[in-house]
Amino acid sequence: MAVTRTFSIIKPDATRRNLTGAVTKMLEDAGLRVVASKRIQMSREQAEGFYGVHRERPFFNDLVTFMTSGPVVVQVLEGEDAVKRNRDIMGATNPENAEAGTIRKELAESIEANSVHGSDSDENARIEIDFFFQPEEIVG
Ligand code: RTP
Ligand code: MG
Repeated sequence: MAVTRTFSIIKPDATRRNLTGAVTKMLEDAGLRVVASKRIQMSREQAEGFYGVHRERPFFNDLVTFMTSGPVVVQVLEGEDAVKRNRDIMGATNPENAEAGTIRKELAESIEANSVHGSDSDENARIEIDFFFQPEEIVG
């Protein structure tokens, strides 16, 4: 299995509860390495751009409001089969449906305030990494 990269966000519900380290520990324990990380306050424009694919979904406005409600930590993660590995440790979108031991089951508050984002394909990982990071900010 090839070493690849994925993009992760520690969402405002997690930063508010001081869980940046707890989330990162679970990612690292799952075999992922943080090769870039920064804490930012997303602007409304940034959040709307990032979640552009969800523009027509009923939860879009609430999602943008939530994602701009406090700081987030954007990260590039590296590891074997990073996209799938990260999706596995994140758990299902709705924490009620997530498996025990996943980040969302253990830490998330709700289907919206679900503590983490992770890219869903290698192609989207590249797009999302480029959205937030300059190449020199990533140190593998
Ligand atoms: P993500 O993109 O954040 O990694 O999560 P995901 O693939 O599991 O979920 P997705 O369907 O892409 O939805 C993106 C984010 O929107 C919020 N959401 N709210 N209120 C709702 O019904 C609802 N559904 C989704 C969540 O924050 C979800 O992670
Ligand atoms: Mg998604």
